[in-house]
Amino acid sequence: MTRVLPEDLDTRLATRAVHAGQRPEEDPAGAIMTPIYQTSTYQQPALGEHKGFEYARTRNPTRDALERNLAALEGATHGFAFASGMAATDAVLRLLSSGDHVICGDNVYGGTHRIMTMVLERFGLDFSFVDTRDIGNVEAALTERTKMVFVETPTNPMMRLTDIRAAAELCRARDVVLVVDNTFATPVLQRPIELGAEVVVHSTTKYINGHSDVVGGAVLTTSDDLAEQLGFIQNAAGAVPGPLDCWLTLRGIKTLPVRMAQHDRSGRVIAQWAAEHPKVERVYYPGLPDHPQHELACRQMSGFGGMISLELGSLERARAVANGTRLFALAESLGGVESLIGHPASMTHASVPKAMREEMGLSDGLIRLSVGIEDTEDLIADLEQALQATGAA
Ligand code: P1T
Repeated sequence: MTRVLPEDLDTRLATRAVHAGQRPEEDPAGAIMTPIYQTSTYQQPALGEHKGFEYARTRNPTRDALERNLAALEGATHGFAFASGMAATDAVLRLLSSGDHVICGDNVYGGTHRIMTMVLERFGLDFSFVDTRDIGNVEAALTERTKMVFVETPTNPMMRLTDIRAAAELCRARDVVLVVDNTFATPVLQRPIELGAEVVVHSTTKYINGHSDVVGGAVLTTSDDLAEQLGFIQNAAGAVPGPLDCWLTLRGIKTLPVRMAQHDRSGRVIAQWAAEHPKVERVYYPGLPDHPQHELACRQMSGFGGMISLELGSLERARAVANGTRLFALAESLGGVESLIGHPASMTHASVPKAMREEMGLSDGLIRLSVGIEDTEDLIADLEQALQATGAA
């Protein structure tokens, strides 16, 4: 008896998170959970014949399941898993050729800025970094060599937004590929492909896996043409994840909608609490009514998530809070079930030139919170005691 494939059903996101891409009927034992195909190669029945699997850099059944699942979550038709979020971004940028021009948001993860300016510029790619909160800036930066627009929304760590629908319209009219890094929002809170983007990238290290035990990345697209090229690049360059990491990520995804609901619930409460706190100078969170793009956030996101940045006014105060929390662990990364605190200027965005950091408000007094799924009141108590340790307001 063959069970109806979940992807043949008209399902909603939480159902897809649990089932999409996973096919027990294709496993010899009917295993409900996708097996970890811990193999580098596959026996071929005869010379020139195979079952679709020749070598595990090219394809692996556990990775296939993850790629199908992620594509289903983003509303894409093709998915590609990578060994890290940076490997995913690198693969997308390898779609380009020497002489091509890319417009990138001026606030992106430091590593994204770094691979563009310190690696790929040497290969003849040309990058312009613009404030994509205003689509007019993207339009003004377009040249006849522009082939790609790359944005994060919300951005890491300033929580700035790009109007994805407006960016997609502009790109479509010029035959430019719009890439959205959807790491912060996840498909649970934001659907770039439905808003017109052709390509979505993720650091699956973050919310998608959600348990801070895997480094991974993904590229999702609706374009058959780009998918063919991405599949070629994935195999040719070989930055693929191992089967165990694919399996862990698949397991993590099953609870993604449940986790995001809690990150969002706590994120809203903690952002509001921080906004009223005398020792916090400024809160960056798109869910707050005074966020300059709150109206856009309500339009293009179905929730605001668990990422919050706080301006504390000085490096000394930022240090005191980062060193003073007991539940929030001082660490790089974000999106796990456990709460983390980070100092972008010296950690995730240290590779961004200081002048560029300061221009966007990424000061030495800024700390970034990744609100986990612990009890909200416990998290507030932890932040409160750390803020008290910074001395008088
Ligand atoms: O770390 P990696 O899986 O390679 O993903 C890179 C990346 C891509 N895009 C965004 C929006 C990211 O935040 C990251 C990684 N970010 C961190 C490690 C961090 O602490 O911000």
